[in-house]
Amino acid sequence: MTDKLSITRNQIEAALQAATDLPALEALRVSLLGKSGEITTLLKSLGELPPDERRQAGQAANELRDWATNAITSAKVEITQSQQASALATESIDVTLPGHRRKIGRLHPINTVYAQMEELFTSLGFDVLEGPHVETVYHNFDALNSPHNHPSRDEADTFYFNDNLLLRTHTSPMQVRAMESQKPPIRVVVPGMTYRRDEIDATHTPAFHQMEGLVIDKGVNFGDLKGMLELIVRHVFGPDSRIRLRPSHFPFTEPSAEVDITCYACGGSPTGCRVCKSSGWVELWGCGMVHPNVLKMSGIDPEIYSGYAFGLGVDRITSALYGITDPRLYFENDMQFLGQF
Ligand code: 2NM
Repeated sequence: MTDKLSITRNQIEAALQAATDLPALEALRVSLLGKSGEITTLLKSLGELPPDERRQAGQAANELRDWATNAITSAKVEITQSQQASALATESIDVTLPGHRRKIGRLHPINTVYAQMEELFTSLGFDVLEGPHVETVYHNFDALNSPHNHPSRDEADTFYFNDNLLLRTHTSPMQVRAMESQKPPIRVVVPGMTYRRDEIDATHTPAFHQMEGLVIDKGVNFGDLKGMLELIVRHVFGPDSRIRLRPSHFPFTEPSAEVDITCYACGGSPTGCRVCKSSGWVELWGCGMVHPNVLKMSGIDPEIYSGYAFGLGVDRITSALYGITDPRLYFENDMQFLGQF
């Protein structure tokens, strides 16, 4: 038995010399120490020896196993280290070569404008609320005092899922939800995508971006609304821009007005330009004092509270700021277009 062991040890030393790479060493380990490896088999066969031989042979066999295990492990470490050393000596990296520039994204211009406006509104104490894009007919129309015969309710103008659900045509329904769930004072803006069944052309897209604002408190009046609009315009278009209010009509506000700004192309010069059709003014938004019926339906007493609301078309504002002439570009995800901003 002792003879057999010493022979095996010599064999292992020879095999270790011959194994010059990691796969060969691993093969050697399996052939010796694997499930049916030589040493494993030897250890299993110890039980067959007479008891007086078993102790000595067992000790020798265990020593052989430990020695072989260590020898193979250190041979592996040695090979790995010498491979790394030779790689370091022969391979090199030219750190002066230009790298591969990763293409990183950037904010869509619409989102840049949203962020700019949200910064202003949050600094004024407004909450920014987002609502569901699929709305109930009640929140989108009825609660906003929009009569059953109003053209915006027509199936031809609006995306309905069924009699009760539709893609929101404005973000006002979320303001209704704010009035239903909050006690005045309320100051919220609701940014988001809104939908109308429009054919796509140079001035229409069936999805567009809105930012609606709502302020409700005791004693809120039209002068507060006008002051707020002037603040927004100066924040977005610069300190020299002015606004002009023209009487208008919306079902959910009374009185209502359209908001024009001094033309961003010619600065409102007396002769005007093509963008403002020589008037010096560009039409941008709608606004008004929230209709008492709207307040009442959402549980706010119009005898105690009043409020104003406004709706801004973010696509138009973005076009005005960046000189973008076709709103279809906002939806095409063309990197050449988006990469410019
Ligand atoms: C506009 C114009 C005028 C508006 C009204 C409301 C609410 F919920 F208070 F009734 N939200 N937004 C509103 C008013 C929107 O967009 C052109």
